[in-house]
Amino acid sequence: MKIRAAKVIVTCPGRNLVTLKIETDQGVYGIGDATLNGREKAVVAYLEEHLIPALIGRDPQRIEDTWQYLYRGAYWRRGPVTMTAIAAVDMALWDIKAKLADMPLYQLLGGRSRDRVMVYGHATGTDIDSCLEEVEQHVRQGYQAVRVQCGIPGIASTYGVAKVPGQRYEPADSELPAEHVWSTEKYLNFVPRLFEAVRKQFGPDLHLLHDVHHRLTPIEAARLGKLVEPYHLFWLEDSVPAENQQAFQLIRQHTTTPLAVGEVFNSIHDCRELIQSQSIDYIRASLTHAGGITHMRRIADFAALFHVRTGFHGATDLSPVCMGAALHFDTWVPNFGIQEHMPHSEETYEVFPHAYRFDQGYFTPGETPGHGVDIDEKQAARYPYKPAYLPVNRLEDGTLWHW
Ligand code: CS2
Ligand code: MG
Repeated sequence: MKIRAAKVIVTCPGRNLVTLKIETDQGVYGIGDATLNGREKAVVAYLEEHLIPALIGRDPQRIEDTWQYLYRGAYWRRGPVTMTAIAAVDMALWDIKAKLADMPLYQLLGGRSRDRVMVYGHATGTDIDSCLEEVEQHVRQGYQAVRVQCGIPGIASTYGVAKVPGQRYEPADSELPAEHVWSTEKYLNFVPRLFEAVRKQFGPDLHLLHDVHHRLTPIEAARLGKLVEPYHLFWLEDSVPAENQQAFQLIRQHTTTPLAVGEVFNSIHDCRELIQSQSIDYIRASLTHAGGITHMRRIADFAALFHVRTGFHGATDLSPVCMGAALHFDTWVPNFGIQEHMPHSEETYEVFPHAYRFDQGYFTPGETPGHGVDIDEKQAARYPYKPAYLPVNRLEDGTLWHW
């Protein structure tokens, strides 16, 4: 069997999504997610100009060899563009192999470690009351876990909160980077009050999560971790930019609030020290940005040695293809923690028919051979690409900060 053809499909049913489709000479095909928010076209070019020509004629069944061929063969290893492109190829090849084996992907990975996959939903609001309403809506839908993000008094716009209440939150929504203003002090004075209100109304059992979105220094993160300890969060996410992995040890020294990090990671090298030093509790790297299923298995297996569990990134800038493959991985992986779930638009679901199903706070991946997600190219063609940038952040004195 040989790879006969491969192509990149770019569509924008509400937001830009990039998909790689690999076709074999026996008519079986596989698809992989290649979406890198705000830098989509860089991955498209990497695939079309560099990887696809090197894939034609290869044996699609040799997934590991192809992974090494693209990683070591790049010479210029790692990084978001390279690893997202490799991930798309990897996801598509695992899809093909599972289809050829006529089994759902989780079976190929080693079978079920659980019957269903717990996910967390996003409750957001411009103030505490509207946040509590959204938490209530999630609880009514059966969610066991809810991430809570709220507008901060005195700050015009903040991460995770839609500009217009009730509107879908999409950070990459402007033709040039929007400039937001950030104040750490206003944020740190407010967040403990938010979680006090949520715990008071919903009691001790609901899992609560919060995304700091990389905006604090280690000692500020330590302070926040302590301040929210009474509300026993499931996790505090991306409290500090993680290029300096050692910085997390300082946070660890001061708080027992569980720490999650990794959605911007692209390889095991970005988190080896964090995991080995027991500085985190959940690894958030995603299949799409961390080299696909082949590499994510290595990260998960390594993490298991240090009691670190998976908490896959699952925002809407990861396509339903990633969600489908992730749910199979979540069904198999022994050290599973939780899966992020941010619903895509109805148009997106028309473009990507899928077998995964939501029920009372949990997902099942479906029993369809492969990863269970397909692409309708006619539907995809209805939504052409639209340039869109993620915002940047400035402190109140104008200093460029972390978004
Ligand atoms: C976020 C993401 O879901 C999350 O945890 O951190 O929404 C993130 O902002 C986007 O993926 C950036 O493209
Ligand atoms: Mg995040």
